[in-house]
Amino acid sequence: MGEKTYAFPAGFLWGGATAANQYEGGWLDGGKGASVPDHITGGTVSTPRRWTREIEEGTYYPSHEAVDFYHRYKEDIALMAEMGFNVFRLSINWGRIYPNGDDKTPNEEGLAFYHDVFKECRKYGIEPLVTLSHYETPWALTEKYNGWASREVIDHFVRYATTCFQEYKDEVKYWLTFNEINCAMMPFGTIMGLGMVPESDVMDFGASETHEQVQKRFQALHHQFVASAKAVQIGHAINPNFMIGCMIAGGLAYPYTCNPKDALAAQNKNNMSNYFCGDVQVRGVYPYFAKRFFKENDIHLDITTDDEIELLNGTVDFYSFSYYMSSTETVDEELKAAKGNVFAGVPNPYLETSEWGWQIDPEGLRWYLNDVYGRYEIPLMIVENGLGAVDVRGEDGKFHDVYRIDYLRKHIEQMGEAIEDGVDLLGYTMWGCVDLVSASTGEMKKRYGFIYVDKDNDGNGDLHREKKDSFDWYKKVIASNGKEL
Ligand code: BGP
Repeated sequence: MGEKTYAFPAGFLWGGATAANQYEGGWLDGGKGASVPDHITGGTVSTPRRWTREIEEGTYYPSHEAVDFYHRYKEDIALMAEMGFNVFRLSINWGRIYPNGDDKTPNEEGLAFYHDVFKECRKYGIEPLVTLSHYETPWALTEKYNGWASREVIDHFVRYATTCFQEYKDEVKYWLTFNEINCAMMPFGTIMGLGMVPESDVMDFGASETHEQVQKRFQALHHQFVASAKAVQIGHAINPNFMIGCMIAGGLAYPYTCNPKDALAAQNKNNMSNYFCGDVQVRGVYPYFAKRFFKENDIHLDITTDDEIELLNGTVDFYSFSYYMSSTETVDEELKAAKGNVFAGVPNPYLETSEWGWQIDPEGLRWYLNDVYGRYEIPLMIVENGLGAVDVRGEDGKFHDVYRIDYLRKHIEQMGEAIEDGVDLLGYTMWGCVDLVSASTGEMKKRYGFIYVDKDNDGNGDLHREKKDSFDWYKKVIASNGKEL
């Protein structure tokens, strides 16, 4: 129990976050078409996930069943309501609405499914927070257009977004266009984020690419920016009360030493990972440093005058992000060569890591909140944060996930500090509130939830739900509006 108490604003949004491809299952139910993750196999830390053009019989694809929210949404939403959620982040699976991505008319059964889900949320006073695209580009768009590499996909997305806005305009107020859009800055964002065929068939986080592929990747990202900006404008025209946000994978890099060269390396990393996409979506223009980056990497984008106008007119209402860890940057080649984890850089001696090597840094969250708010001065929302861990049943048969409570408490305390600092923070949705499939490894054993789901890495288990200790803890946090941590 922390000694200090924090004053969260009245109406603060407390809840949890999920994504259709990791949560729903029912990959071909109700007229849904396959999405990109439906072609990505399971994996572990040591055996990376692979994408396959043809679904290989006998191969395990975690998204196909996931944890079956598609059939169990009532049970899950009731549990969320019991915890006191007033917000629930989920994504609409694009392929449920437009099975091939470029269909002329939407799939009624898919539309009806989300009406049912939103109705269930509203029954308990839970505000849905909807991501339109959380890695769920329809597979047919990958096959036909090489995903976002093609400008044509902008129109298909805009049609899909318009359908969702019109259909759910009285049920949903908070929207996000693209999940972690800045993942497209890295090679691993090629297949998951951009629905583009990568140069390797494995999900390789440190992959090297040809210059042509890098060029294509940044052009594809530009197409997503334009699609997002168009969607924002259409959404506001349909319902002026909509709050539409961007979603950035929040990265915070520290200089490994006080060598000014390390400090510059860290600044560059922060600029590229947070503010490249952030500036386009919040300010409506590419940042000043993009020019040098494009020049040095010989990247030439097709950006039309119309695109520029769309970007300027389609800026977001709030900045949302995920935050799991911080990293370090150094120019010391020897240290860099010895680094263990591709995400975290050289290990930070002041921080502990999760079982997956992610460096746990609650203070970094306060730093990040202040930094982003200082730059944009628009409301912020933390739409992912949490601890992926192996949960083992205790002797009494229950899950005593004290390590998760500890992680969350420390991060929520730093949110309280940032609010005292003056940051305008709208809400917090803990990632993977119900155990679900890991995006990076495809595993089930990397669990985040307040609610345990009976399923293992190979897909065995009866999928029943159980409360962990963190369930009652979070319930208390919400009931006290963050006072009782
Ligand atoms: C983010 C994604 C989520 C989620 C989370 C945790 O990058 O938006 O989809 O999965 O990270 O990552 P992982 O599942 O790899 O532990």
